[in-house]
Amino acid sequence: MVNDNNSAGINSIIRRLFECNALKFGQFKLKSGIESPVYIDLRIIISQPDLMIDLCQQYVPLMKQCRFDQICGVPYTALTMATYLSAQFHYPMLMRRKEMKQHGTKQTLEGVFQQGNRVLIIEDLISSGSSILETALALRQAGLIVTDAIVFIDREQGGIQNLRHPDIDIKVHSCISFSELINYLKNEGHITDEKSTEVLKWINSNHCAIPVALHNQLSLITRPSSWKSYEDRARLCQNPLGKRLFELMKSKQSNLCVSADLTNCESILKLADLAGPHIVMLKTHVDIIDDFSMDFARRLRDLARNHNFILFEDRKFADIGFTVQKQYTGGLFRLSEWTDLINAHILPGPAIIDALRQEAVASSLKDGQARGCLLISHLSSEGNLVPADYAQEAYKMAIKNPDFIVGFISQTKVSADPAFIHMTPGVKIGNEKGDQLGQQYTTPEDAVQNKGADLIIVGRGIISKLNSSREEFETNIILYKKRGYDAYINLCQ
Ligand code: 5BU
Repeated sequence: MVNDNNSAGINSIIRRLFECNALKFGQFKLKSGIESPVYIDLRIIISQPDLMIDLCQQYVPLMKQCRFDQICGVPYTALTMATYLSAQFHYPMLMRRKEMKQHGTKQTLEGVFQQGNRVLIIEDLISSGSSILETALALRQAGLIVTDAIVFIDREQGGIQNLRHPDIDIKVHSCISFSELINYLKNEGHITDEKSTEVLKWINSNHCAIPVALHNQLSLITRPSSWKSYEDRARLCQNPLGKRLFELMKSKQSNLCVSADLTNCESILKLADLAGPHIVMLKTHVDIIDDFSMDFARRLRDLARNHNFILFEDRKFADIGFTVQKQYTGGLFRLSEWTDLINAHILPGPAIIDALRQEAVASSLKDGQARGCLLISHLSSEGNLVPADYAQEAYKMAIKNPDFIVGFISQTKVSADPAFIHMTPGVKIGNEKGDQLGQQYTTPEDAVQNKGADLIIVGRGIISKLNSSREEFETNIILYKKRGYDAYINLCQ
C-alpha cells in the first residue's frame, strides 16, 4: 500500500520504471500462454543502481513488520534485491538454487541456517504466487519456517489470496498494488484513460491459480504449528513441562487457563477445586492474596495434582538475574517450591532466563517436577508501550532456550515452531470490549483463530461466577472450555 510518507518516493520509482521500459504496454504473450496488455520486467533495474537502491528501500518498512532470522530472494530477479537488503541492513541471507546442482554437495540452499529459523521471502512481484510458493517449498523442506513474503508489486491477480490458503499460510506484503501503479501512470499522463481502463479490466478478469502440479507438492511442506495435533506437538517439545501441557490439553480436551485473581486463600482453593476438572492450568498473582501462607501453597499444589492441572504464577519477572533468583526462590512466596510455570519480560536481557533456569533446575532436582517459563511478547492492555519488535526479540531468546522456555504470553503468533505454546489473556464471552482500566477483551474464537492462541487465559469471565450456584459456575466454565477447544480443533481440521 502506498502511504503518505513514502508515496513521493514510490511515485518517482514508478516514473523511472516506466521511463526505463520496465513497465510495458502493448500485447505480450505470458509464460502461461495468455495475451496480456501489460508486461512488468523488473530485471532491468540491475542496470540502474540508483533505481535499484530506491526500490529496495521500499521493502524496509514492511520488513520491520515481519519476524524473521534470514531473508531469501526468489531466483533470479529478487536475488539481487535480497543481496542488497542483506548487505545494507545486515540481515543474513540464504540463496536458493533454481536448478539442482549436479556436482559437489548437490544442495539447493546455500548459506548457513538451522532448522526452525524463520525466513522472510523477498520477491519482485506476485501474480499467481507460484514462484514464492516454490521457494517456500524448498525452504520448508529444509526445516525452515516461512510465514511472510514481501513483493514490490502486487499484480492483484489473486496471488496474495492463493498463498493465504490454509495449506500454505504465507502472508504477502506488497509495496504497491497494480491499480495504484496504473492510477499513478494515468494521473501523470504516461498512459491514457482508455489504456488504464483496459489493463485494469484485464487484470480483474485474469486471476491466476497455483498450478495443480505445484499444489500436489504441498503435502511435503512442514505445516505450520496450528495444523499439528497436540500429540505431535508434545513429541516436539524439549521441555518436559511443555510436553505435559500438550498431553493434558489432549487428555482433558481443554485449552483453558483460569486466572485466579482473588484476594484470599479459601476462595482460590474453592475455585481450584470447582474449575479443576475443566482446566489445564490455574494462574495466580500471589502478591494480591491477603492471607498467603505456604500451607495454602501446599493445598493448592495438592488440588493441582488431584485434578491434573499446571500452576502458573504470573509474576512477570523483569529485573537483573541476581534479583530475580531471589524473587523466584525467596521472600514470603518461595515460588520455585510450588509453581510449575512462571513468566518473564525480556527487557533485562538474556541473563534473566539463565538466572531463572538455574533455580528452576535446582528445584526440579529436589522434587522431580518439571518447571518452565513463558516469555511475555505482548500485553493485552490498551496503549501499552511494548515495542513492535519485542515479540521478535522474545522469539530469538526462546529458540536459544527450548529446554526452559515453554512459549509466549502473546496477542499474535510469535513463532510457527509447533513446540512453543502461545497463551493469550484478555478473553471474555459477551459484548464487553474491555474494562475501565485498559484491559481489552476478545472472544475465545478470535483469540484462537485470529490471535494465534493455543491456550486462552480467562479471569473475570469465570471467577465472577464463583459465588453463584455450582450449576451456574459449571455451565459457564464449560462454555469457555468448549468454545476455546472447539476453536482450536476447527483450526486443526
Ligand atoms: P481478566 O479478568 O480475564 O481480564 O484477567 C486477565 C488476567 O491475565 C489478569 O490476571 C492479568 O494480570 C493477566 N494478563 C493480562 O490480562 N494481559 C496481559 O497482557 C498479561 C497478563 Br501478560
